[in-house]
Amino acid sequence: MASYHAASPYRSVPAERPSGSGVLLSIVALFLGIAVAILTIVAVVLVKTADDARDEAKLAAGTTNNPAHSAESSGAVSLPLQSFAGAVPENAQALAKAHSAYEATLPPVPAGDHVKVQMTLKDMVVEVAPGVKYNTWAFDGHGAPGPIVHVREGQTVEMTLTNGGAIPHSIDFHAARIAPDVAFKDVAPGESFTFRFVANDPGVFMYHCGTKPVLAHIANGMYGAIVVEPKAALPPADREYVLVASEWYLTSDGIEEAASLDMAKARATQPDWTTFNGYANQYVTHPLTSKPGETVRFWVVAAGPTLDTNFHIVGTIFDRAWVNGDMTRFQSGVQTVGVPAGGGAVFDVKIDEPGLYPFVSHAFAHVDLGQVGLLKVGEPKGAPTH
Ligand SMILES: [Cu+2]
Repeated sequence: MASYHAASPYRSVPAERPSGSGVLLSIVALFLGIAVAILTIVAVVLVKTADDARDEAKLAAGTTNNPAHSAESSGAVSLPLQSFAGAVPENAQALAKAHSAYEATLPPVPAGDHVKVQMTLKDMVVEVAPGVKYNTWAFDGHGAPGPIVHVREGQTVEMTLTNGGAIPHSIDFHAARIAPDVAFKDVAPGESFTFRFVANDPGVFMYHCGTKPVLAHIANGMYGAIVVEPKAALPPADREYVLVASEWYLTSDGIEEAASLDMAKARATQPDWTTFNGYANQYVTHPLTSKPGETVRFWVVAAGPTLDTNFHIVGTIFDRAWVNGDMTRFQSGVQTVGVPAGGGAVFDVKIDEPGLYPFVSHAFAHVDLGQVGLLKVGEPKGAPTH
């Protein structure tokens, strides 16, 4: 029969009387223990300091308005990034009403063979949504987009860019066939530069600052549209509107203080707002208008910097869509047309029935972030559906 010794895990060891060498060993062990404890504390402090430094670097990458700085720490950004999507002050509705919407109506073509375009770049704070302030680099002091340029095929465009900002900028016209290293060169602060091109290709084109990093310059609002009217007249339109789609990447909600560009979010394509003509939902509050039976033409550019826009008008179908801005042919009866970042397209709709017809990017995340407006046909009674 086997017997078991009941062994307690907490069994106490009988006390031993220490000998002389035992005392010495105990003292050495005590000092070793203290040394290990001190080293451990030092190590913990060092790791904490390194972590803090890394956090600061991330913060700097996120909040700096200096793209060169944030570019240095490009590898140090971890996802997810903080979103300020939809963050507006309580009085947003009143602010949206008070906001004066970007004039989307296509201006007339200037007379003559030679069209002078003058833009003075300015660093300025604009609103990109109700009560949401942002530090832009703005073409011609209008905020984003820059002014609509409208010329006729064959006219010479003489572009003068004056740099009233703090860093070099440039202007790149997609409508031009010209050596970019000459015409689209950087213009130093305080200086002006003029170049000319003949607008031989009809369509709607993007223009933008092409100074490096281009992502930062476009994201900060340096873009706009140039419409080159074809020589051979298009089918008549009763009203013509220009829409420039773009997105914004914010370092803060921009409510107390103006936000700046978050390069990490721009690289990750995580926008806080997406807009038509630079301000979220502005044509929901201030609809574009037409009368029943009129043909309305939309000249649409997707400025990005990165996102396309999937142009669609709820409640109708495009009668004509000059896809990708190819003015030599149009498609009929199409519902949604992708306009790529850096591209353009032209759309005709004839709507007979009075109502509120939302125009959207049918990538609905972007409707949620503000890329939606209304075409008010006649004097409708209802409320918008989208
Ligand atoms: Cu620029």
